[in-house]
Amino acid sequence: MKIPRSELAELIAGAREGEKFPLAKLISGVERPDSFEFRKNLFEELSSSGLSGKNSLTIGFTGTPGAGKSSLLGELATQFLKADHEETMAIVAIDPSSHISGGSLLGDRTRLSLPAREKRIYFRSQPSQLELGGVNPYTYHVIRLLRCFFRYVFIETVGIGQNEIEVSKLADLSFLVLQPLGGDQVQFMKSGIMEVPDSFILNKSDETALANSSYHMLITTLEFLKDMMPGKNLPPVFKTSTKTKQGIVELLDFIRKANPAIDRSLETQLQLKKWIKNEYGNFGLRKIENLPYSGSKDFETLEALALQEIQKNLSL
Ligand SMILES: Nc1nc2c(ncn2[C@@H]2O[C@H](COP(=O)(O)OP(=O)(O)OP(=O)(O)O)[C@@H](O)[C@H]2O)c(=O)[nH]1
Ligand SMILES: [Mg+2]
Repeated sequence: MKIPRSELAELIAGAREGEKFPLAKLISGVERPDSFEFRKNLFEELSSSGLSGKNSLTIGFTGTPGAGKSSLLGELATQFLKADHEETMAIVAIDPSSHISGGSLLGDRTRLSLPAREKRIYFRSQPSQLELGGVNPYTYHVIRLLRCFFRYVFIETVGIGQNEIEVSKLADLSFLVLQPLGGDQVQFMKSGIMEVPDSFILNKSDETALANSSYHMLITTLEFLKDMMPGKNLPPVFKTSTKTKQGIVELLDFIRKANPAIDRSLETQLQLKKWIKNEYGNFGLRKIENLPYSGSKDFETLEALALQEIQKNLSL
């Protein structure tokens, strides 16, 4: 997609004002498979407008289907708007690909309804393309773009296993959302997932008896894991209910006060390697081992260098 620099600057200015259409247009641009030129110009333009996304926090919400991730994000958004501040948030919901329509399922299922004219919140859904490991390959670029405009970027993904690991790579802070019983804890422990999230949310706490027994089971499991990993603290566990609103304010406070160490250059490297591996396999990975990763190079600079290396070897 070729967009003149002046038009790009105009779209950025619009998105910066909180307008949804210019932002959606920019997102569509980075979601395309052949987006290199577009991204290169876009991120150059963003950075020369002083928009680096450096101060934006990315928060992952993952968990089993139906645990209440969307409802929770809806409540957080509502609470976020009530609070008296000028901060902004974006929510990206990554849906399981619909094998029936090929499109996103979220429209039918989400309980998230936001005021349409509200400029402080932006909502976007993306089909996940499960065969590629849960997170759509363009998700990274979309997140990177949203960080330039929003203080908080939330990512919702569904499923257990690989998905969570992929999301936690993009998130500065990750939550695993569980619902009472259902054998979740045992399943999660089996898949090694307990090591991934920074924090847990036990939602549907209005189902009091079940929630209490699940809560204790979760704490016991976490204490057991902690004993196996000396030096690790017990992660926070939030009990929430989107029905009674229990724990929502506390959860939002926790997120707003969180101050995790953010290393975007490591993320850039990881994402580049992941993409090269998808495209060129281990051959590609070997060729880019010695790229000049140090320093804060942007993704497109490294991407161009990586392609050069690979092309050099392919044309021999
Ligand atoms: N009792 C109770 N039900 C809840 C709560 N939160 C969500 N639900 C219900 O749980 C169901 C699933 O909620 P969603 O928010 O769509 O869950 P989700 O995790 O986003 O679901 P997927 O995106 O399909 O994986 C809905 O019927 C909600 O009304 C809660 O706190 N208590
Ligand atoms: Mg959902």
